[in-house]
Amino acid sequence: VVSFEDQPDQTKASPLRGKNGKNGKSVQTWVVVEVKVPKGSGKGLVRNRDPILTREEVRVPQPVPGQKVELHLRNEVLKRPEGALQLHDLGQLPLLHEPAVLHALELRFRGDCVYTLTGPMLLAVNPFRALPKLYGFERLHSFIQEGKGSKGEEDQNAEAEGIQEPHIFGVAKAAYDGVWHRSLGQTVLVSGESGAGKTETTKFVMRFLALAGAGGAESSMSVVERQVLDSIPVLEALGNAKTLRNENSSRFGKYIELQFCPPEGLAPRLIGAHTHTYLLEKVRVVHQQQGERSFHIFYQLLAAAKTSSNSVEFLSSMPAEQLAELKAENFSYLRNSKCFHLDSDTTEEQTFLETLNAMRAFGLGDDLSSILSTLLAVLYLGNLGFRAPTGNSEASEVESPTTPVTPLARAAQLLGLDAQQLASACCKRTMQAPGEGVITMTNSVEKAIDSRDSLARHLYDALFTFVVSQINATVSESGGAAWSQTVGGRSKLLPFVGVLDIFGFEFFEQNSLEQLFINFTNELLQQYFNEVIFKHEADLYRREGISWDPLDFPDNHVIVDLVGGKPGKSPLGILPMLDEECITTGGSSEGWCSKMQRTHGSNPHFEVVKLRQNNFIVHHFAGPVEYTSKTFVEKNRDALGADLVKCMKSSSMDFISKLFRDSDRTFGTKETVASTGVRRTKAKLYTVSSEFRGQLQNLMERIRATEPHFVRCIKPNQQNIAGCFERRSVVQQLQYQGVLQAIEVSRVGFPVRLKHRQAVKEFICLTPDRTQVESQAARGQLSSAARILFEHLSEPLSPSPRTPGSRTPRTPRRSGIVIARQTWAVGKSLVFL
Ligand code: AOV
Ligand code: MG
Repeated sequence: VVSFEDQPDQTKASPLRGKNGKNGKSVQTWVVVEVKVPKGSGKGLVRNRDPILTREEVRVPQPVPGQKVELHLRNEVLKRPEGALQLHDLGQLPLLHEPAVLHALELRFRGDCVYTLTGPMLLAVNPFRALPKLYGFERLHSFIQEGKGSKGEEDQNAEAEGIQEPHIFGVAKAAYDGVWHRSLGQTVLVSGESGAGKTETTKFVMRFLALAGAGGAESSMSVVERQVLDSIPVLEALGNAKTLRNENSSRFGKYIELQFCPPEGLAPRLIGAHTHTYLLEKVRVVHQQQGERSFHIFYQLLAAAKTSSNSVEFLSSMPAEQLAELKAENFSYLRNSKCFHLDSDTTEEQTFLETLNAMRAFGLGDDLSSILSTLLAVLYLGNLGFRAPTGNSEASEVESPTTPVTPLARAAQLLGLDAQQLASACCKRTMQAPGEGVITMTNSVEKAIDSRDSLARHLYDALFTFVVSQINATVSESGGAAWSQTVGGRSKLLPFVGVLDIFGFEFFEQNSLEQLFINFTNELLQQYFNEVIFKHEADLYRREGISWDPLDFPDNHVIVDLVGGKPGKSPLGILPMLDEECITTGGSSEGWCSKMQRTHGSNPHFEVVKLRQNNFIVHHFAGPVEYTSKTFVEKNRDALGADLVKCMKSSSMDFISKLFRDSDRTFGTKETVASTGVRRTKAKLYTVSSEFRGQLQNLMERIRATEPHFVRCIKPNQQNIAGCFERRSVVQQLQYQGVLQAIEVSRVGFPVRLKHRQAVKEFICLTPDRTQVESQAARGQLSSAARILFEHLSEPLSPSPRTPGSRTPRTPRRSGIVIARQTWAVGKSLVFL
């Protein structure tokens, strides 16, 4: 039984506490309940009407009879689904709060309105089914044409009101216009959890930008515009894989910069692109979880090898005996996860042929055989077995052949190496001992396996880097793109549109260095996001002359400093301390963890885990994450033995030796540090963390030099199915994507915003003198119409005891909206207080 003041029999939302399946922590969620009120009693029954909760009821308690449930959902607009479908910007909710946001998103999702704006951010809920009308030519074209030829205030207001529904093409168009009309660099920042639709969103943006200059017609696309789109399948073949959460999961982050010809002519055309990639998950080459796969390209290549009439020269020239070995089941790197197949409409062989064609277009035709040979070599390396020679458990040797040709011989041949040399590079290591010259040591079986896996990982990573750099070279060269211009003796970056598709905040049962990198990236992006929202609000209030308290705004710089440290300031951050540990003789993950606990123990965002000595918790903006420090030092060093590097450099295949010659920074520097016995030559030290932080710094600098467009992708359910909206999971994503914080930012200020046109329409019924307002409105002078209207309205309203502060709505001239602290229902209209 609940007490409430509203009408009976209406859909309400109520907060209930439920167990979150992901991290076992309790999270608040909102459920739809039905309120039944016996006539005249003034009290009612809350009945759970939620179809999803009937499945999850075990974990979410029903409201206890007698419990008082607070009913927050006063938003008239959400009482009927049609209302929500018209609600393009959550900022238009007369009352902005969490359940209202959630409910609105769900109603819109069910009506196939997957895009919703909230202030400067676009929310995109993954529909998990094709919506051809939403992305077809007509739609794309309508956005390309949008805004052409309109100049007056009326038009601008109409535009600002969003005649078009929120759409990812709208975001792409805004970025395109930014480059065109203002010559300002733009970045579309896409984030979200795995499977939320980031990569698909990125592709829509790129498609729009490649087609915008061509008037939307694919047939009119230039070579470069086509190439930019063709780079997508190549990157996906090499960098994407099937995971438990997404059949086509990107296992690397990317920032693609698209450059347009200087905006002098009519519509700017795409003339070049540059893709920056981050943190390829190369460990996937040697190990995958059960039910997951390695990178797509391996399975594609093996699928193509199965067909007898082979159009791939590399395969058709291969001896039949070797061709017969090419089955995924035969390779231990692919076999162990017991997952080979992909749910896809196209066959892997078909995709492979398309990938190869795209590679040829990027000038990789001559290297194709070498690339495929390297891929197969990686697989054969995985089949390399080691055993200890009799009586010496500290040494290792390659196991004797079990097939006519050993994996060692196959790998060596594919890599252009001498088999004995390859075996020795895995089983032995040479070291420069101070004062003693070069000494050779044996590797135990375990160490030899580590060396083998390390070689496989580095080979694949180097191959990926090579392909990306080749794509970059081709796509910027063929378009003649110039990335900077010298102005007044200084080099200036030309405006481009950057599209960032990067891993969202992650937390698993066990979290390691990769998660810390990912979550640190998200902290930095969140910090930037806060700054932008903050600035956006601050600008608005400044224009209105409204005072506000900046302290109310969320700020995560303390966490950023905790993880990344502040240059030149102590204490060192978590990652710089890890680097220190990596160059310390005898440095270990345990040592690092205990030093960190001593240094940061008192930081409110850092927590020592009492029962698990080697674990620590970082309280990220999105929530606490417990990290297991065990492998951090080793992963951060990411060493490939000097002997293996030397061996690879000696390959008779130019392609292979070049892969390693060009990668000195990755493979060589640290070895030099170790082998010369010189420690703490900081300038030269390579660690994964130092490289990644350098990349991040560069990324943030580039992004900060542009105008941002935020897109938050939301995964409506964890089963990747259409038509299912799980509120608990969605509310959690809204939380850790900072959507709710952004809404909080608006709420601490003035959460009620109406467009002039809308305000005039809504409130004209209240003015004692309509004619003046109407005549202004008829002339398209909506801002002065609104001002006159509110001058009429501000006096007669009686003050509300609940809303201290300004009661007069503000009518800014430029922003075209009215903002206020509260709205109040008077008859059918809303009044600002
Ligand atoms: P992600 O990039 O966010 O995950 P994807 O973009 O790969 O996620 O999307 C996952 C799947 O959702 C796609 O393969 C599509 O089947 C579907 N999907 C996404 N967006 C749409 C859309 N707008 N319309 C229809 N289907 C869609 V990860 O890369 O795993 O973090 O690492
Ligand atoms: Mg992706």
